[in-house]
Amino acid sequence: MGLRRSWAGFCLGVGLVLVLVACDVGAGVEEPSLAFDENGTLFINATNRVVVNGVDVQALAMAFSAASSSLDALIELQRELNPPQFEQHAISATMDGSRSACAADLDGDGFLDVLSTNYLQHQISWYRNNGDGSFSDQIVITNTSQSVWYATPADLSGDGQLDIVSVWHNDMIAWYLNTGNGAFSPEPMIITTDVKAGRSVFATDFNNDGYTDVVSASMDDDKIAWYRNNGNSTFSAQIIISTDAVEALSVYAADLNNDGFADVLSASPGDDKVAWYRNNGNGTFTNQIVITTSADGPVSVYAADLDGDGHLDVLSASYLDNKIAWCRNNGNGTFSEQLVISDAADMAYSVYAADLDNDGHLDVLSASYYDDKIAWYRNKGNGTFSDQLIITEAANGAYSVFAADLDNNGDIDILSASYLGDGIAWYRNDDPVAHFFRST
Ligand SMILES: *[C@@H]1O[C@H](CO)[C@@H](O)[C@H](O)[C@H]1NC(C)=O
Ligand SMILES: *[C@@H]1O[C@H](CO)[C@@H](O)[C@H](O)[C@H]1NC(C)=O
Ligand SMILES: *[C@@H]1O[C@H](CO)[C@@H](O)[C@H](O)[C@H]1NC(C)=O
Ligand SMILES: *[C@@H]1O[C@H](CO)[C@@H](O)[C@H](O)[C@H]1NC(C)=O
Ligand SMILES: *[C@@H]1O[C@H](CO)[C@@H](O)[C@H](O)[C@H]1NC(C)=O
Ligand SMILES: *[C@@H]1O[C@H](CO)[C@@H](O)[C@H](O)[C@H]1NC(C)=O
Ligand SMILES: *[C@@H]1O[C@H](CO)[C@@H](O)[C@H](O)[C@H]1NC(C)=O
Ligand SMILES: [Ca+2]
Ligand SMILES: [Ca+2]
Repeated sequence: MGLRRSWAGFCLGVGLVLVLVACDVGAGVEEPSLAFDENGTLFINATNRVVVNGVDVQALAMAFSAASSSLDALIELQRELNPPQFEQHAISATMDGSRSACAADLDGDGFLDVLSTNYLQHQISWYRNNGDGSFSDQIVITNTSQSVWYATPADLSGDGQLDIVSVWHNDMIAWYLNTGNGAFSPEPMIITTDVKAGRSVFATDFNNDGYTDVVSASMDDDKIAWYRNNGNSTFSAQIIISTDAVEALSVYAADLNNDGFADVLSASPGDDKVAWYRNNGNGTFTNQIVITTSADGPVSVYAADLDGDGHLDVLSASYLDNKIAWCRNNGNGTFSEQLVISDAADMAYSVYAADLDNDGHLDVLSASYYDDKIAWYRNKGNGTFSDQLIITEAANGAYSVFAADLDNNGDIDILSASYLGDGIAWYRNDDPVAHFFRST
C-alpha cells in the first residue's frame, strides 16, 4: 500500500521535473531526459553535467574510478617489490632417489597429505599432514619389485577415497586401493603391462561416465594410451591414442577446447614435441596435433589458463634448453608459437602453475635438476611474467614441483622432490601483501 502511494507521488514529481527541464534546454544541446522503470529506478540522461544538490555526479564517479585504479596499481607495485617469501621445511630429508611428490587428502581428514615415489628405494610412500603443515614420518605404502617413476592420487574405485595410480620403470601401470583412513591394499592391481618403459600417468574421466580413467606415456614404444574404467574396479585393455610421441615422457589431460571432454597432452623429448590429442567425445581421440617443436627436450607438460581468457594454455619444461615456456590457447583449437618464460632452469624437469601471490593470476613454477632449483615466475596478469624468482637452490637434484595449501592458512605452498639426497621438502608461503589485504 505504502509503495503504491509513493509510486503515484513519484510519477507526479517526475512529470513536473520533465517540464522544468524541457523549458531550460538551449539550442544545439540534446534534450536531457528523466525516466523511471516499473521498480522506481530513476534514469537521468544528459549530454552535459548532472548536478545533484550541487555535486557533479559524473566527476565524482570518475574520481572514484581513478582512485580505485591507482589502488590497483599500488597493490601491483607492492606485489612486485614485495613478493611472497618461502621458507623451506624438510618432510623427509635423508633419502636418495625421490622422484615425485604431490599433495592430496589421502586419509579424508581435510588436510592435504603428501604422496611420493622413491626410485632408488622402490617405494611409494605418504606423509600424513598433522593439520598445521607438520607431517608424520614416512609411511610406506608398498615396496615395489621395480623402480617407480611416478604415482598420482585418483579415486578409481568410485568410493570417494583417493586411490593411487603408479607407473613402474619397465612395463607396468598399477593401482592401489584406499581401504579407508589412508590404509592401502598392499598388492598392486595391474592396469596394463603393455607399455615399454612407462614414464607418466594421469587420471581423469575421459568418457564422462563418472568413472576415473587412466592415460599413460611410455618411452620405449613412443606411446600415449588410455585405459577405460569399467566401473567395477577393472579397466579395459590398452587403447592406443598415438605412437607418434618419440620417447614420450610426460602426459597430462585437460579440456583444451571447452567441449566438456578432457583432451590429452604429451611431451616427448625424442622428437621435441609438445602435442595434444582432441577427445572426440565417443571414446576416440584425434591423431596427434603438434603444438610446438621449439622446446629442446620437453619432459614435463601442464595446462593452465595463464592469461585469464577462459582457455587453458599449455606449459612445458625442456631439459636441453633449460626452458620454461608456454603456448597461448587461441580459443579456436590452435595455439600461439612458444612464449619463453625463462631459460634459466638448468636441466628443467618439472613445471606447474598456481596463484602464489593471491592476485587471481596463475603463476608458474619450475624444478631444475642441475642447479638444484625450485623457482617461480610471477604472472603480471597480462600473460607476461617476472624474471625467475628463486625459492631454493638447495633441492639437490630437483625433479618435481607441486603447489597446494599445505598448512591450511589460505595461501599456496610449494612441494618438491629431489633425487640426490634432499628428499621431499615443502616451502611455507608467507605473503605479506595477501595477509595485509585479508586482515583489513
Ligand atoms: C524489477 O524488479 C524485479 C524484481 O526484483 C525484477 O525481476 C525486474 O527485472 C526488475 N525490472 C527491471 C526493468 O529492472
Ligand atoms: C538514455 O541513454 C541510454 C544510453 O544511451 C539509452 O539507451 C536510453 O534509451 C536513454 N533513455 C532516454 C529516456 O532517453
Ligand atoms: C618395506 O621395506 C622396509 C625395509 O625393507 C620394511 O621395513 C617395511 O616394512 C616394508 N613395508 C611394506 C609396506 O612392505
Ligand atoms: C567388470 O565390468 C566389465 C565390463 O562391463 C566386465 O566385462 C567384467 O566381467 C566385470 N568384472 C567384474 C569382476 O565384475
Ligand atoms: C567418433 O567421432 C569421430 C569424430 O566425430 C568420428 O570420426 C568417428 O567415426 C567416431 N567413432 C566412433 C567409434 O563412433
Ligand atoms: C585462430 O585464432 C588465431 C588468433 O586469433 C588466428 O590467428 C587464427 O587465424 C585462427 N585460426 C583459425 C583456424 O580460426
Ligand atoms: C604487462 O604488465 C607489465 C606490468 O604492469 C607491464 O610492464 C608490461 O608492459 C605489460 N605488457 C603488456 C604486453 O601489456
Ligand atoms: Ca570414465
Ligand atoms: Ca575437449
